[in-house]
This record gives sequence, C-alpha cells and structure tokens, in this order.
Amino acid sequence: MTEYRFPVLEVKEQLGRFKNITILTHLNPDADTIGTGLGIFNILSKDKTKRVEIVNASNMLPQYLDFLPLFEKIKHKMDFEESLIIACDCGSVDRLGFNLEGREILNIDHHESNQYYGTVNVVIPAYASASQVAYKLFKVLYPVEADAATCFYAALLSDTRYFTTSSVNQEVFEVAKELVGIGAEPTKIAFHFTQRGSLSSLRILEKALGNLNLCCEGKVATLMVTQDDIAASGARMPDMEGIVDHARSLAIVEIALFAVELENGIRISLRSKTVDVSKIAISFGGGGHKVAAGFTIKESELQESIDTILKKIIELGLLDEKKKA
Ligand SMILES: [Mn+2]
Repeated sequence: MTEYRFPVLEVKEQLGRFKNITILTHLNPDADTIGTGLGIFNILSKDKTKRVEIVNASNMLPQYLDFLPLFEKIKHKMDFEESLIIACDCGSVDRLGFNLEGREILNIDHHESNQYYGTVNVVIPAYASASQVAYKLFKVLYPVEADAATCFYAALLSDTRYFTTSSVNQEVFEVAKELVGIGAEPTKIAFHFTQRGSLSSLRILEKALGNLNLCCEGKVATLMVTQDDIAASGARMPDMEGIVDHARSLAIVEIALFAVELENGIRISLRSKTVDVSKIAISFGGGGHKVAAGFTIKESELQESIDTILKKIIELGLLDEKKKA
C-alpha cells in the first residue's frame, strides 16, 4: 500500500476559518461513527477558541456506548447555522440526515463507496475504522488525551469486530498500542461491548435465528425479523447490531443477509467472507465495504426484498466470483 498523504495543511486552514464546529455522525449510528465523533469532540472541546457541538439525526443511540467520555453531549438537532461540518464514518451526505446544502464539510471516513461530498475529504479505505483516520489526522494537529483515545479505541475495536476483520494489520495494532499508551483501557472498553447486552437484543436474536434460511447451495444465509418480532422482543435498531454476523459464521456460507421489516420498507445488512457485497448495496442505492454493506428498500415486503436481492447476487455473478478465486 502506498503511503497516504494526509491533507494536514488543508484541514488546518479549514479548521482555522471556523469558530463553530458541528460534528455529525451517521443515521443508524454504530460505535465507529459515535467513537470517531466523540473522539474529535473531546479533542476540540479543549480548544478555547472554538464552540463545538456533536449531533446525530437518529432518535436512538446505542446505549452501551454511554461510557464514552461526553456521550451525554450528543444532541439530535443542529444549533449552529454557520459552522464547519465534520462528517464521521459516513459514505454519503444523505446518511447524515440533515440538509447540508451550501455547508463547508470536512469528510472523515474509510468507506470504499465514499462519495467525496466534503470540501476537504480525508477518506482512507485501507484503514480499519474511521477512528483510525481521525486519530492519525488529529494527532498532528492537537494533543490527543485519554478521553479521546478511549473513543477512538472503542470505534476501532468495534469496526474490526475485536481485531478479526481482513482490515486488521500491523498498523491497526500500532494505532491500538498508541491509544492504549495514551490511556484507553482495553479490558474496560471490551466489557462494555460484550457484557452489557440488553434482554431485547437476545430475544430479537432468537427470533432472527428462528427465521434462518439457506439458499444457493448453502452459500447464502438469510435471517429476518418482522415488525411483530420487533414489537414482541421490545428491540430497537441498536439491539440488532451484529445479528448478521451469526449467519456468516456458518462454514459453507459466503454471503449473509439480515432483513429488518421497518414501518415503510426493509433494512438490509450484508456480510461476506470474501466476495464484494458493496456491489449489491450500491445497486440498491446503499453503500459500505467489500465484506460489510447495507441499504434500505422502500415500500417492499420482507420475502419480496430477499428474493430481489438473491436475484441480484446471481445477476452480478458474485458466487461465480468465489468459484474462480
Ligand atoms: Mn466505520
């Protein structure tokens, strides 16, 4: 991999032009967007020349992240009318959930499918998390202390599925080492991810696994939950994070699909072992990474959506790709 050259001067100049800063995290927030946003928020909050806000357009945040420093500061509305937008872990501008027409944006991300909607874009698809991008960028601009390091480490831990994804390499461990050196506590952070699950999250997992289906000679596994399942388990969107990984854990499965029935559409999460499922997501107007992608199909039924996607998998020749490899 050729060394990425961070646009440090451009970012410095951009930050310098704004007194007010709005940090935005994406809809349906995960630990990477929240951890990256809060890491930057902790850093910039110490800059007395700036006023900083952190915002997420969703009504619900993953509650297990409440141990992250300044988590309670996350708002759901933007108050600054004139400010620099810092977008975290977000491939397309509409996933930020606000009308940002005419706004100056610093885009910090690692999605291959990123649409470079920023005025300045710091997008490194080779990096394992948006927090890795943010840490490497901000450590040359500001001191990074234990509070920000905790946020960045939590985001990295989550997006690498506890250091198990194909994006994990020596550099990831070097960043993790630096963050721990600064004061992030691995055991404490891991505890919040693995031992604070809600009863609803286990109940909705049970429903999803009950609906397991295998197709394409077992190479595709599908899981789904209906609106009734969601109501019966009391689950919220954050309770369903990680369910799709269970479908991929099967030995013969290459592509895993998890479908959630929403009020006016179907939310799809895709995972694969090696084939490029972002191709499927992009063809439905979504985005993501090679082995983890997602999108929403409006006004559709569960089974109908799954059938359409299975057809698309065949049309794109994704399973043949696997045969060749
Ligand atoms: Mn991410």
